[in-house]
Amino acid sequence: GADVVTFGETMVLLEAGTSGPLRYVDTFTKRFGGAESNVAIGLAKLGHQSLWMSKVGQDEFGEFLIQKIRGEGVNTDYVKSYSGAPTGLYFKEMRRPGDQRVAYYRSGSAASFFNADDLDETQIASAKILHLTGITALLSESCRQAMFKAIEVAKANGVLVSFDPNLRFTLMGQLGEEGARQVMRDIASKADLVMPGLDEAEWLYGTSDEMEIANLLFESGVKKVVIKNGGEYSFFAEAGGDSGRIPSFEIKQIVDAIGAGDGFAAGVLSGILEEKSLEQAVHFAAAVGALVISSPGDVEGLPTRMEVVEFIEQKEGNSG
Ligand code: KDG
Repeated sequence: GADVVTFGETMVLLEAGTSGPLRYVDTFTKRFGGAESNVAIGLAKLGHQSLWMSKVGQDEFGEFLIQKIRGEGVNTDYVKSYSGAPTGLYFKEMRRPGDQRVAYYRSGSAASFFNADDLDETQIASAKILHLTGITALLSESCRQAMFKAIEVAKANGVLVSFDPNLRFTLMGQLGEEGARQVMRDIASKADLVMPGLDEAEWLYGTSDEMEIANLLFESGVKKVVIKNGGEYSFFAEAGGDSGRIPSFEIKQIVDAIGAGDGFAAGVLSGILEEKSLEQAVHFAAAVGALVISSPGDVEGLPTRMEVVEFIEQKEGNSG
């Protein structure tokens, strides 16, 4: 089986070639991104076996996504191509320096038709980790059902369930904020590892006290909690074990911060696969996240293990 199995929507990204409102932009760079496949690519680059499931449209963009993601070393054998709906798109606009915005063209996309029958249960059952994000929970009822089914299969087979809420307020239309909060809390409570941003954790649990949030999750059976606070630090806590804060690496120039959380998640999962302590895993993950921020695109900055080691050495003057 794979080290990590994940599933979710990946879209073609059209990134504005010039800054300013999109209506004035004439050229776009074609890229791609999707939280779960970003994590899968991050893991593949770090030397792990990752498998990503999804539904893409039976169209050129669907072929493009499979080619790209497979080309990065991710197992795409279980991706389905669907003739009933197109592959989703998103645009990146650079309003002005530092003000990056995303516009989705994904409602009714092929991936939103993903359902529990599209899961390869054997692959989930034989993996070490199942990684999920909250984006999938907001796509459709069938995607939500697939998530709960996948968690059930993972739990029954001793597969560690990892969850990054990755809140997308623009996708909450179907459920509403309160409904979305309930679903996210429900999924988080069933996971073994939960990795929200501090702002996300606050939205979910009504407090910004990291230890309080961790304890709430521990009560429902979660074993590891990592809370990201952007450029400042990451908090980590293990049920009945260590907790603390790991400072973020300083970055001279933020080129494109989108995708950093996925790189970070890949780093944490990599550390767990290598049986590092959670503290060490988070330190490694912070370096991966920092490297993603330093280059354009959501996945292009995902580093190899060698690049992470070199980056940490350069920042800390030792092998970290
Ligand atoms: O985490 C980065 C992702 O958000 C991006 O790659 C696209 O999956 C995506 C989304 O739904 O925004």
